[in-house]
Amino acid sequence: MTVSVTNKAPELCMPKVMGILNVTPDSFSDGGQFSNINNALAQVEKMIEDGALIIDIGGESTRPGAKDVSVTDELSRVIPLLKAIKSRFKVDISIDTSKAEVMAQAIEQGADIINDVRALQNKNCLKVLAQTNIPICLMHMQGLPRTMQAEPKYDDVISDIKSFFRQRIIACDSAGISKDRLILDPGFGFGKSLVQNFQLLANFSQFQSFGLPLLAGISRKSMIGKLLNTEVDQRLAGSLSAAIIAAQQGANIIRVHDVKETVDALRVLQAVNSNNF
Ligand code: 9MG
Repeated sequence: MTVSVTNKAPELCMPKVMGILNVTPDSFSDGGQFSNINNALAQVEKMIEDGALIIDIGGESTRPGAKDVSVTDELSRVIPLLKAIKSRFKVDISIDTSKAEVMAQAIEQGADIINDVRALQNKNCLKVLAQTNIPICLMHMQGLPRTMQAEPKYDDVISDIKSFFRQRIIACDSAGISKDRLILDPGFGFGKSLVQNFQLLANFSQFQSFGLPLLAGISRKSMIGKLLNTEVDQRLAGSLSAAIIAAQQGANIIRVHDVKETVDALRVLQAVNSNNF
């Protein structure tokens, strides 16, 4: 799996669409319907047909207020599904986890990316990843899912997140993880108020200064729901608009629930930006 930052102007590269597959009983937007393996495989097939190039599998809910999940439970949700997908489909698989044991087993079973909302700050994560060679998404989160939306505070949300990324890049480098394996994600909705989330979206291009691929995950999030006063199943238009705004500012990967609609929207953007109709 490669996600490169090319010499092309960002608007000429079509971002990769990462389809979300939550295999948790309490996911905020798909309500646990993919915790059954056959449903999950059917959803993967559909997302691939719709144009997803990466599938992000998550066995721990990271929604605000979510409870911790044991290693055993997370492994039992993620690993059999990962094996089943790998034996049937040719698609890159990202594993959304913050646990070193899950990372290690997932990589052994062929995971192509580790997506860590805790940016490898948990015990042994740096060590496990240093022994491998796959890309890692480092996401910014203030606080922890249980409490993160209580009262998020920043001096300046953009500079504070940039400074967090600088620290994590140094921590990775010291542990033996080279910078060219890293993907950065400011973590929309993770310890950010509505205003802070929209400041991040408006200034997303600033994170290009690291010269690393960028991931944006805004799909169906409460920043869309609060702005538009819509329930989770009525957030498609808002999610597509946000995806396009992030793509225009250099996002290389867009993490979404609605793959087909996002791919279509990105194709329109790309046609206009590259003058290729
Ligand atoms: C797991 N997960 C939920 N939201 C996410 C986001 O915005 N980015 C990344 N990398 N992972 C996320």
